[in-house]
Amino acid sequence: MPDQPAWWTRAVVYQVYPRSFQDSDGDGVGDLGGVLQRLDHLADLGVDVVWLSPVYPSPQADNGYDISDYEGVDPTFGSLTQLDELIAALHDRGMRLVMDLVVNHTSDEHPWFVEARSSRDSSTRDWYWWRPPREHMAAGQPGAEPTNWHSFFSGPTWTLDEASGEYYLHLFSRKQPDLNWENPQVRQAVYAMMRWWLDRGVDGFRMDVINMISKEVAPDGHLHDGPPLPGLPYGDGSASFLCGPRIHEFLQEMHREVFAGRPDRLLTVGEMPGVTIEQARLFTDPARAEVDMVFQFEHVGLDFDESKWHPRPLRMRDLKASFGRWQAGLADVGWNSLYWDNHDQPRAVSRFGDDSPRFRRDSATCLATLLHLHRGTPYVYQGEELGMANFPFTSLEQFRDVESLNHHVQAVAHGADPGEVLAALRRMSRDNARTPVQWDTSTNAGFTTGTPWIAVNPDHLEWNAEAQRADPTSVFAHHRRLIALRHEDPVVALGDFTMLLPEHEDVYAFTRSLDGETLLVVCNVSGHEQALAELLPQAGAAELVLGNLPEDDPALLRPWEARVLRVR
Ligand code: TEU
Repeated sequence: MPDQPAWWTRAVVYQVYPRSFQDSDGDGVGDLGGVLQRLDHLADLGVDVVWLSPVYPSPQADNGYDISDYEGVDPTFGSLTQLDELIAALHDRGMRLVMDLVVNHTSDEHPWFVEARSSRDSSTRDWYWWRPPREHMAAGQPGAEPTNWHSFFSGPTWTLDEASGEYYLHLFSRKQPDLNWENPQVRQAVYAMMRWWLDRGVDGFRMDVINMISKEVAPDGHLHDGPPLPGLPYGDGSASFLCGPRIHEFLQEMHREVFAGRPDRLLTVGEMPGVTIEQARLFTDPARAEVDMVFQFEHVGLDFDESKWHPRPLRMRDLKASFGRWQAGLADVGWNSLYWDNHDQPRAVSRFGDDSPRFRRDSATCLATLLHLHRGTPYVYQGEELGMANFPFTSLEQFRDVESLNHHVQAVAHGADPGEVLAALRRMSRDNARTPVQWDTSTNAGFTTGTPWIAVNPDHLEWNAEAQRADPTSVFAHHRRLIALRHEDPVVALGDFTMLLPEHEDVYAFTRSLDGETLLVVCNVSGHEQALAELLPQAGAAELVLGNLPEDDPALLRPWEARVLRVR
C-alpha cells in the first residue's frame, strides 16, 4: 500500500439506478433532472460517491446496459448539459460521480456494430466476434452455433446474421454484441472515450463485467465449448471468458492509457462475476495498477442451487465463511466492495433479513451494520437506506426485465411449471430492485406524476424517505450513523478483521483492530434472542459505540439486534 491509505477506504458509494430514482418530467421514467432534485437526500445520508447506472443513448433492451453512443445522454434521461450540472452539483457538495462503463459489449444499434454487420469486409467487422456455423452444420440449424455457451439472459450466446451467414457473440442479450478486445482499435476507441469523460469531470468508472473482456481463443481462432448444463441444450462457457488469458494485460494497458498521471481522486471498480480471491488480489494490488477494487459475487450466489432460478435457503455459516475468506484473502493486498444490493439483486431485507412487519426495520439495520463494519468499501443501493423490500409480484405482466422475461420463455419451453417459474421470478428477479424509490406517501410514492414504467411497491405508504428522515430510529437514520462512523473512526476503514464464532448459525460476530484499538461487532441474524454473555463474555465490559435497538440488557442480543462495541 502507498504511504497514505487511499481516500476510498473511508468512503461509501451510493448507487443511483436513474430509471427508478426520480422522474422530473412526468414520462414515468426517472431521469437526471430527478437526480438533481434529490441531491439533499444523498448529502443528508453522507455518502461520498455516486455511481450512476448508464444514462447513455440506448435502445434500452437491458435498461441502458446496451449502449448505442458512449459520448452522450439518452433523451429519456435528459441531456449532457444536465450531466455536467450533476457533476458540478455533486462536486459542490463534496461528492464524486462515478459513471458506469459498459465495454464488454455495445448495443447492436451502436454505429460500430451497424457498420460491422454491413458486410464481412466492413472496417469494424473485427471489432466484434464473428464465427461461421459449427463444422458440417447449416447456419441457423439448432446446435449450429459456434460454441454451446448459454447466455446470461437464456438461449445461446450466438445470433446468426442471415446476410453474411456468420454468427456474432453476445454473452448477454442478442442486442448486446460482445466487443472484440483482441483488436487494438477497439481498445483505443474505449480508452479515448474514457478520457473524454474524465476530461469532462467525472471521477471514475464502475466497469461492467470487466473480467469478461478477454476470451480464450485457440490458435486457429476457435472458441471452446463448455461443460453441459443440466436440463438445457447449452453449456457453461465461463471458463473461456471469465478472467481470460489477456485480462490483466488489458486492464494494465487501460490504466496506462487512461488513468496514469491523473489525480488520485479517481475511483475504478471492476464488476467481476466469478472472480476468485487470488485473481482479485492481482486485480487490486496497487503495485500492478489495474483497478482500485473488485465487486465480486460469491456471497450473492450462496442461496443458488443449480442456478439463481432454483434458490435455496441461505445458511448463515456459508455467508460467514465467504465473507471471512474474502476479508482474510485481501487483508494485506487488495480491496473489495461490500454490498448486499444492487440493480441486479433482489432486495437485501427480503433475501438476507426478514421483511415481515415485526422484523423488517430491525433486520434491515442489522444487515447494514454487519456490512458497513467489514473492511472494504460499502455500497448502498437506492432504497436500501429505506429498507425497501421485494415487490409482491403476482403475474408475469408485472415484470420488465429482459433476464426475467427470457428465463420464463425458456424455462416453460423446456417443460417447467409456469407457476413455479413465476415463484422463482418473484423471489429472484432483478425487477425487485428496480421498482421506484419510495419518497413519500403521495401517488406513485413521489417518483412520478405520470405512469411509472414499473409498478411502485404498495408498501410505500409506510416505507418512504419522508417518514424516515423525520425518525431518528429509522433505517435511513441508521445508515447515516454507519456512514458517519466510517468517516470518523480509522478502525472501521483500516482495521484488521477477525471472525468470531464461525460455526454459529445465528450470531455473526467479528473484531476490527488497529493500533491497539478494537471494535467488537455482534449481530443477531435471527428472530430469536441470543445469550451474548455466554457466547462472547468480552462483550460485557465493552462500551457501546452504535446499536440498532435502544440499550437494554447487555447480556442478551434481541432478535436482529446489532451492536458495535469498543473493547478497551
Ligand atoms: O451484470 C453482470 C452479471 O453478470 C449479472 O449480475 C447479471 O446481470 C445477471 O444478474 C445474472 O443473473 C452487469 C450489469 O450490472 C447488469 O445490469 C447487466 O444486465 C449486465 O452486466 C450486462 O451488461
